[in-house]
Amino acid sequence: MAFKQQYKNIKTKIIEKVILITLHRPEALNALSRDLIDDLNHALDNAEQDKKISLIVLTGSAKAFAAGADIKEMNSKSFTDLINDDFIKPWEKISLCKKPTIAAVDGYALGGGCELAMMCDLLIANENTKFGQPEINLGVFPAAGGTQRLPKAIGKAKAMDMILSGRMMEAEEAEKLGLVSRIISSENFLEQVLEIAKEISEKSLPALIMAKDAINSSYDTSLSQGIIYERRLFRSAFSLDDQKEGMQAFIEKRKAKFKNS
Ligand code: DAK
Repeated sequence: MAFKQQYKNIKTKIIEKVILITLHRPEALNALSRDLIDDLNHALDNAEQDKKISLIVLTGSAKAFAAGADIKEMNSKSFTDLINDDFIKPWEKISLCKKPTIAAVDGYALGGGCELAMMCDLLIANENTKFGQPEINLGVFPAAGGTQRLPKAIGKAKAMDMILSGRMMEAEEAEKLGLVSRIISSENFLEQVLEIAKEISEKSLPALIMAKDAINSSYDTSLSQGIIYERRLFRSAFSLDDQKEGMQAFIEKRKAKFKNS
């Protein structure tokens, strides 16, 4: 399997150890159509398998990261359609990636767009970013993890407010509440995100994967179980050449050269 030369609904670019995936359906503000998700998942599968890639950055345009599920594709579906074909299931692939993921969110991140961003490990926004779960205005409610991930990120009171009123939330408020990892200026936004991505991608990939795994396990386990899991993973890190290299480099006052092994 290899990346396609050209996708219809996304663009891909490999920059050293980072793959930049840009959602590209400008006519629909990157609404998450089935075809777009197929393209995205094809690229994600390749990124996961490609040993030269350590980190995935997902972005959209200055106007919209993504305006949600494609309402025009979804509006005529019936209950039976949804029971027979869970069209949202494939959206979850990015949340299952082993490699670190960064959502670089500019403009609107609404509905499924906000949910997709929340599935990433880091969520970086700028002062123009607007988050929202406006599904209530369509007579439905968030169902790609929004009712679960949003309260975990920002607390019940604020999640209820956003989901029941459908209001948008500015990046500044989202950052204060813990939805956003960092806000950086919209000037050269993507370049700045790629700098952060490069810095992370140069660390030991197995250590990144284990760290991410440990953090994610905290969602589903008790504190004591999570601490046991963390400790087991930590012990495993001592089987890596990268652990020896990282600690030796510190002692020798030089930058570590990780081999991802
Ligand atoms: N779907 C389809 N087309 C969309 C779209 C969307 N979500 N958002 C925008 N567009 C299209 C517009 O229809 C318009 O197309 P034309 O009319 O030019 O053909 C074009 O993009 C430009 O949009 P606007 O003209 O509206 O642009 P404005 O700047 O005036 O407004 C906006 C920007 C983002 C405020 C507005 O477009 C907007 O409110 N968009 C909809 C946002 C929204 O309601 N998002 C939630 C979608 S529902 C499920 C799980 C999850 C979900 C579904 C199922 N299951 C488990 C089964 C998720 C649901 C959602 O995400």
